[in-house]
Amino acid sequence: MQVKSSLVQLIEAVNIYDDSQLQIFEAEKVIPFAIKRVYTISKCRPNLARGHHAHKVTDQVLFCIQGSVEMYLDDGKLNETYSLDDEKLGIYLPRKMWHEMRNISNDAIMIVFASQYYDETDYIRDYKAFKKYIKSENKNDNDE
Ligand code: T46
Repeated sequence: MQVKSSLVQLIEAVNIYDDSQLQIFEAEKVIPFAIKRVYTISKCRPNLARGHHAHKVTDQVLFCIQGSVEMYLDDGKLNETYSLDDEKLGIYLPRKMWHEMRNISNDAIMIVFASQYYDETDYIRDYKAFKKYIKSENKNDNDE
């Protein structure tokens, strides 16, 4: 992992430049977990925002390999926005982190590496429910 601020953790892919650009994402090396699922998001309509959820147990890393996207992160206490516009840098989306993708450029292509298979019950899509979940998780941690 490369840059770390309070919430934003950036991960740098391995890049090889010859007559082209080769980007390499190795599980448990560049991507800090075993990858179970890879998906892409592209051809986004203008003025679209996506995300608006957190995961209970899924960790993810999102690269914007073309164009740009503004990533909004919220851990229930702090929030931070980071503009992802360098294809070499991915943003770590750990479990229990509310995230939104805003100001997605028309040409944006995102590739996401996930630690778990798709499971809708892993999503918290309501912000109030997310806050409640984080509160109860913190309480459980303190009680242990
Ligand atoms: C995330 C951000 C970064 C599936 O059936 N399988 C899948 O693997 C995925 C990713 C989605 N879906 C279905 C679930 C919904 O019916 O595709 C539909 C759209 O998914 P969603 O509204 O969650 O899409 P985004 O762009 O808001 O969020 C996606 C990921 O779902 C999410 O895990 O963290 O990208």
